[in-house]
Amino acid sequence: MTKILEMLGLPASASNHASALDDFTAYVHLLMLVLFVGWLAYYLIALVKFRKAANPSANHAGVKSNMSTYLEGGVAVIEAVLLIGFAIPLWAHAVDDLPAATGNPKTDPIEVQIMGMQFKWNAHFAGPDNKFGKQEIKEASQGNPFGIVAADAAAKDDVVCVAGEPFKLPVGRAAVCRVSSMDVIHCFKVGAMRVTQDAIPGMSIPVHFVPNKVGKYAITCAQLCGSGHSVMRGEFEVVSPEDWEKWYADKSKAGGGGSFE
Ligand SMILES: [Cu+2]
Repeated sequence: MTKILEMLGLPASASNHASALDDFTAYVHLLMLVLFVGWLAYYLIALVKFRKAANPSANHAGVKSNMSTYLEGGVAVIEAVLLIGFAIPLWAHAVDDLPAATGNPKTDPIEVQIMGMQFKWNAHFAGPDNKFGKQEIKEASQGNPFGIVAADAAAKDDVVCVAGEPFKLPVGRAAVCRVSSMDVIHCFKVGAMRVTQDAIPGMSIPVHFVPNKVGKYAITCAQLCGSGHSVMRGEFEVVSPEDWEKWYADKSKAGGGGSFE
């Protein structure tokens, strides 16, 4: 099923939940195909059956049975049960179901703050100490979009990729991206990971995925945000856990959050 969708132009998929979403997309399209063929057949049958030559005088009595009313009522009840009983509770569970930390720094989900700005994406990791440095709104600027207080001890090792600098994530490990914006509303979209989340000033909204293929992936902005919207592209690379540990340590030592002084 997923293969057919890829042939039809869906982007390559590279996260654990991607195939479930793709299957859902495929089933919706199949259902639409069945409806399209069914209604087209009904239309053709009606054209032939009720043609003028076979029905020289109109029947003014119309339908006597109440069957179609009952059928429509039944469909409405089934749809309401599906929506209220299944779709809404399942979705509420899916969005709240953030991967939990177990205390193992090698396998715990990686928290990344993602900050959209006209017209770039920025990323902020806690660094090897697993503690985000102090952040204050008065410190925030184009160069320090996360408002990191450089003097704070916990900030010294923070890993920060600003001005569109690509960041890295380890393959097979959950990433929790907390998405925000420092100016207008943007939208953090990574097609290959099948995640899309609006970036709203003053809010930090989590979106999570488990990347399962090594490679480079584009971040795009899916919300018209100004004259540079079309060039608001970011990038991250999914690498092996060993390569990621090395990158994380090197990047942390190379300045980290302490470099905003
Ligand atoms: Cu944008």
